Amino acid sequence: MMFLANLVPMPPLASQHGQDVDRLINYLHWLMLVLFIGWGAYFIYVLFRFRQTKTPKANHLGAQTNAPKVLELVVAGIETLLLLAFALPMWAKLTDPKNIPSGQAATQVRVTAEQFQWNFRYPGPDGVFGRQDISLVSPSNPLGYDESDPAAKDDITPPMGEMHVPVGKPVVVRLTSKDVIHSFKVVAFRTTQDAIPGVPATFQFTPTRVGRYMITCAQLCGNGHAKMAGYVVVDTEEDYKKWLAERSKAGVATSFE
Ligand SMILES: [Cu+2]
Repeated sequence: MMFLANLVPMPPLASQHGQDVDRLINYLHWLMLVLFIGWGAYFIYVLFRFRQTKTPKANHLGAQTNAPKVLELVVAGIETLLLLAFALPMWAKLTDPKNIPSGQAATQVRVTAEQFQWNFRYPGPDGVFGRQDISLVSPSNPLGYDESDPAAKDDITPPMGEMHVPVGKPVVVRLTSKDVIHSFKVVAFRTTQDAIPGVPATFQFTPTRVGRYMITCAQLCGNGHAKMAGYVVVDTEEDYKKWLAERSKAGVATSFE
């Protein structure tokens, strides 16, 4: 396993679950190597086995056994089993709201993608996000925040393009989009999640290393797509608190001024 990782090094890793992703990528590459060698060897065998001198006349009827059909059914059966017994239950468990840390157990962030920027919103000390309403959307309030909602009073909207999180604590991202489909991708965290207007998606990761990591948009979303970068800054607990305190002093509407 090490051999492949050394040959084609993975990008730096900065999240807890990322090891599993890397391990899966490694397994898949070994599997592909086995398939490549297997099919390559079979191809050479067939070239030799059905050479012209041995079989001068082609047999247009092909295989006369049931083996290929049976094999196809077995493969389809195994794939159905993998999907129903493993993939779907695993996905259901991962996305079950019961398994998403709530309140102070995680850093809660709302991320709203737009052409070609990333908006962030934190719930503030009360841990509750203020209301958002489509009827409040206006040029000065493009995301429809209801600032009269008591829960919104302490909400924090940092300047666009950069979000901060403390190291070692789960981060729960509630992701949506203001206009078209975007995708929140941070390679170092091994996370990719589509941002679909009207269909909020929740996902989580736990950053393991202090640093500044680029968010790239992973869905072609318009002519500014390539420049749609943002940053996740992973701070020490102390630096994060300092940043949050500065943000809440700066007020709520900083990002649209
Ligand atoms: Cu985008």
